[in-house]
Amino acid sequence: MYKDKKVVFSGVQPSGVLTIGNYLGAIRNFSEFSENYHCYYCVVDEHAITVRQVPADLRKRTYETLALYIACGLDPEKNTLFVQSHVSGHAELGWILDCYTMFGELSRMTQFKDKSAKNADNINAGLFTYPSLMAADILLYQTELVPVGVDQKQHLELTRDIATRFNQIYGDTFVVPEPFIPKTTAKIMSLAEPTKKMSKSDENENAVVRILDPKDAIIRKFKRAVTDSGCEIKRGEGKDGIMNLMSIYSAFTGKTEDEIEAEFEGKGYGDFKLAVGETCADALAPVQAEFARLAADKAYLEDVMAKGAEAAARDAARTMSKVRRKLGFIELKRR
Ligand code: AQP
Repeated sequence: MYKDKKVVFSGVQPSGVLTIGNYLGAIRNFSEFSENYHCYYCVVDEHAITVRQVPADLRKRTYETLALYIACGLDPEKNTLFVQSHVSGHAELGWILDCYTMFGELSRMTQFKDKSAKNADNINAGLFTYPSLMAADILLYQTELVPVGVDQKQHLELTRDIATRFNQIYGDTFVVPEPFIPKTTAKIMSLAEPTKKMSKSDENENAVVRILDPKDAIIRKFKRAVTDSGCEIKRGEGKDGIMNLMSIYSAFTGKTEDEIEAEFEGKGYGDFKLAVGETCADALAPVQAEFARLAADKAYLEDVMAKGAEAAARDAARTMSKVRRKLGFIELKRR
């Protein structure tokens, strides 16, 4: 789409206050693409309603997620920051791609299986077709690269299959995107159940560290983190809790796992947990300060939203026009 620059797209659902999983697995990495790519970073509110949301909370978190994007270093002048429901092409292409996505493919998605188990009273069709809307988000902008955590890898593979299928039927229409998954922080685990992913919608507050948690809460949560009955800060079988804390510490300090093991040799879990908590809280402090400033300026956030939506809609319209033509839909001639 942009002859001079390749395209990056990613999104975060405003389905809860973002966690350090969202931060380390996704958002923190977004700004590294800003100089060399044309970047679209979207607050995917249409995805959030696949699980029941309280409208006032959804609204608040949509502003909050946009403010966090900026607080995490995304300059609205260098990135297209916008809200999914402000660009109608997402839902429109989502429907079209539903018709090119197989029931069997969607049935194999592990996120659908997990989320339908968690929301047994609301297994709606949107939860099932979520991946084709996600494919639409990405393909709408002719995206080359999608920075995501590893939990989204399966959806990305399906996006590639849908794009390839569409291109085979209609000729080149979509760029087939590649995932960009960080090597060490691709999956931050729950502090309460370290074999499970840390998720912003987890009801157990002790399981998640949120980007906006105050320092004392962060330290308290790390102190309570579930670990094994051993006492050595070392990688090993059955040490999922300690290894999760090591990868969080590593992500915030840049130290390797060998360096961390050496640093804490002879020390206990209590010392280590305190160090992880303090390091994490100190690293998040500047993001929190910037967030507080931005969140107080709703007019500025609305301005960013409006400009982002306008730019995204203009770019999305080019892909939609191509898709409509290929499908045999009649392009409306306005009189
Ligand atoms: N624990 C995690 N570790 C690393 N990356 C993660 N991501 C999410 N959790 C972790 C990445 O964050 C980005 C935004 O995620 P999302 O909002 O689109 O939805 P999700 O993957 O379903 O995230 P959550 O936190 O688990 O949300 P809920 O609880 O609402 O389902 C994605 O790039 C994701 O990979």
